[in-house]
Amino acid sequence: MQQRAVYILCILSVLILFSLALLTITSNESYHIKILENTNSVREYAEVKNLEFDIVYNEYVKKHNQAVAELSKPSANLSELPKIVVVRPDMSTGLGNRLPGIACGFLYSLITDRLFFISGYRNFEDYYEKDFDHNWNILVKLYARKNTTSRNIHDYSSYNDFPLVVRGNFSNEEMASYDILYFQTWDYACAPITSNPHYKKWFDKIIPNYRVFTAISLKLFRLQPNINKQVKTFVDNNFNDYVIGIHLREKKSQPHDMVIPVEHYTEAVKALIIGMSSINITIFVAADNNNGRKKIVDSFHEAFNSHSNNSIKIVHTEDDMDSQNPISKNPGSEVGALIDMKLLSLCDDMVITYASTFGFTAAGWSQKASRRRGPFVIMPIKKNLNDDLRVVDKVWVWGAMSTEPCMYMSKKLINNEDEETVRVFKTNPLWMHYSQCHW
Ligand SMILES: Nc1nc2c(ncn2[C@@H]2O[C@H](COP(=O)(O)OP(=O)(O)O)[C@@H](O)[C@H]2O)c(=O)[nH]1
Ligand SMILES: [Mg+2]
Repeated sequence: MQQRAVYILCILSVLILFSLALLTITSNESYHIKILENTNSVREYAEVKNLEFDIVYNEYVKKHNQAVAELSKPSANLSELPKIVVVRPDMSTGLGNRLPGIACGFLYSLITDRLFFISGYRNFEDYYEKDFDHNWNILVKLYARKNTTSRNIHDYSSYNDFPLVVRGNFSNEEMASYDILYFQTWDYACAPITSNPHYKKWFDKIIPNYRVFTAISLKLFRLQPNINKQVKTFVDNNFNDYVIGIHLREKKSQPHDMVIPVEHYTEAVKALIIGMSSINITIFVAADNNNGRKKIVDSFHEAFNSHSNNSIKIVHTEDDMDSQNPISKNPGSEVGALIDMKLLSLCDDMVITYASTFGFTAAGWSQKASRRRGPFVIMPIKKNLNDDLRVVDKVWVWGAMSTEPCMYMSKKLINNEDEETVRVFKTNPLWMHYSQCHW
C-alpha cells in the first residue's frame, strides 16, 4: 500500500515537473513570438539584433577599451604597440561616401584582429553614440613617436589593393608586419571581401545574411538621443502602415546633360501601391533642393490626392535644402541629412536616384534592410528638349538586388584587375548589384 502511494507520488511529481517545463517553454515561446510580431510591424521603430555579430562587437568593444586604457597608463609598455586600422573619411563629401568607407574599415579591423580608429571625423560624438573611443587623435602621437610601418589598402581612386581584398589573406606575413593599415575611400570598397574564400567561414557565422553594412552601421552609426528623438517623433506622427521613401537627387554636378523627370517617381509609386487600397500609406520625400522637393510633393498630391484619396499621406522634413552644410559644403544641414537618411532607411520600400550614394546608403542603414527588397532606382535620362521625357526607349526604373550600399569602383575592379581576381569577385552574385549602381 505504502509502495503504491510512493509510486503515485512519483508519477504526480514527474507530471508536475513536466507541466512546469512545458509552461516555461510556451511562455518563452509566446514572448519570442511577441517580439517577432513587434519587429515585423511596419511601424516598428526599434531595431532587432543580429546575435552573432552582437557577440563579436561586444568583445571588440571590451578589447578596444582595455587596450586604450592600457596605453594611457604611465607604466604602459610602448615598445610593442597594438596593430591598428585607421580610416580617413573625406569630410567634404556626403554621408553616402563617408559612412560606407568607415564601415569598411571596421570590417577590416574585425577580420584582421586590429584596433580601429577614425581620423578627422569632426565632432563625431555630436551625431553618433560611441561604445568605444575610436578618435585617432588619442593615439596618433604615440604611433608617430615610434618607428611605425604602415600601408594603404585603399587610397581613393588612385590605389586600391583589390587582389588582396578579393582573394588575399590579410594575416599573411607581409600584411601582419604593418603596424597601421590605412583606408581612405569614398566607396563601399570592402564589398568584394564577401567573395574572399579566406573569410567565407567568418561571414557565414558572424553575418550570415551578408548584410555587412547593416550589421556594422547599426553599431557604429547609432544616432545621438536628441537626433534619434526627432526621427522617432517624425515616424510616430507621419508613418502609416506602409511607407515608401523617395530620394530625389537632382543637383549632382555630373553628368550635366541628364535630367530626372519627377513623373517617373510617381509612376514607380503607382506600381508599388497596386492592390493596397485598404492600407494607409505614407510617401516620405527627401530631396537635395527645396524646389525639387516641392515639385515632387506637388506631383504626388496631383496623382494621389486629387480623387479624394485621403489614405495616402505625403510628408517631408523641413531641412532647408537651399542652405549650405558648413561641414561638407553639401546642400542642407548635417543633422538634417542624418534625419532624412535615417527616415528613408525606415521605409518599407524606397525609390531612389541612380548614382546617388545617399539613397543606396540609406537603404542599408536600418534593420529593415534585412527583410526588405533592394531599393527601386530611377534612371536619369538624356536631356533633349524636343522629346517628351516620359516617352523613353530605355529602362527608367529598376530594382536593386540588395540593400547593401553602392560600390561604384567595382567597374574599375572588373576592367583593370587580373582574371583570377575578377573571377573570385564574381563568385558573389552581388557583384551584379555593385556594378550596376553608378556611372
Ligand atoms: N537633408 C538632406 N540632405 C541631402 C539630401 N540629398 C543630399 N543631401 C546632402 O548632400 C549630400 C550628398 O552626398 P552623398 O550622400 O554622397 O550623396 P550623392 O552626392 O548623391 O552621391 C548628403 O550627404 C547630404 O548632406 C536629402 O534628401 N536630404
Ligand atoms: Mg556620393
